[in-house]
Amino acid sequence: MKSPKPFFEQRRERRNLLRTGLAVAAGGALAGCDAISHNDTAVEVLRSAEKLTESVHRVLGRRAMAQEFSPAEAAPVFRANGTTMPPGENYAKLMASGFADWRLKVDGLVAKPLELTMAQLQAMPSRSQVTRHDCVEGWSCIGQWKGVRLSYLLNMAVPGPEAKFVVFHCLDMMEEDDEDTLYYESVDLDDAFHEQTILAYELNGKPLPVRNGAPLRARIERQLGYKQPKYLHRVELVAAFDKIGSGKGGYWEDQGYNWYGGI
Ligand SMILES: Nc1nc2c(c(=O)[nH]1)N[C@H]1C(S)=C(S)[C@@H](COP(=O)(O)O)O[C@H]1N2
Ligand SMILES: [Mo]
Repeated sequence: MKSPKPFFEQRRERRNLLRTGLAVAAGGALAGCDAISHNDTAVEVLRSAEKLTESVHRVLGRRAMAQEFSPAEAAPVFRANGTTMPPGENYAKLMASGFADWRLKVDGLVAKPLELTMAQLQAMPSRSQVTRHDCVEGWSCIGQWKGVRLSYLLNMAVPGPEAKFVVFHCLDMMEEDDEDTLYYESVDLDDAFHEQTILAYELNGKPLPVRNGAPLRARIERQLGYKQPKYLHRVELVAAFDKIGSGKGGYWEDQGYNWYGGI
């Protein structure tokens, strides 16, 4: 039996693929999940379509909804990708306490910064949606997500007039023992206030599994997989993201992905 590749080795391979030109990691065969393609053509098309999509979305309106499916169409086991177990003691401790000590911060350019427990988030109005996740590595998967709309939290926190982007800060390091490589992502306020943009704490009717981002992950349904940050602990409102990470607005963007991952 082949043993799974160590986490950081997989990560390195994916970064190398990016440098040499994108190839497709083999799509897994799980019910409700499909390989988009087994050759790299479809993915190249997906990538070159990104620029076009941004202008099309601008013309057609960024408020258009992503397709929603019936719960029966959801994959019983939603595929996991990227980090599936955040390394390090910090996350291990949070997990050991069932995320009782975990908090979500909403801060930055807001009038009323928030610090919320999971119980507080779950007591807020929720939205449930069955949507398809598309990863640039060549697979898609349908899942039922439940969580609080990001707009609800932003309206509580009251973004200042200078706020232009929402930055999602995650708990997983992408390189061993290196706190400077924590996963992060960002979207503009159009996407942040979109009706289907939620911070999800449930997948297919159960608490969000660790491999899919426990305790909380964003669903930004009109964007590609890498724009769906998992293991959230902080949502920061900013005027620009050029001083965060390597300045391109997200971990994979810093490695060369397009900032706008619209589909
Ligand atoms: N924190 C964090 N978020 C992440 C990733 C990651 O490695 N770390 N990978 C991204 C990518 S490329 C994809 S396709 C999806 C995978 O989500 P899933 O594990 O629920 O399938 O999460 C995205 N969000
Ligand atoms: Mo992805």
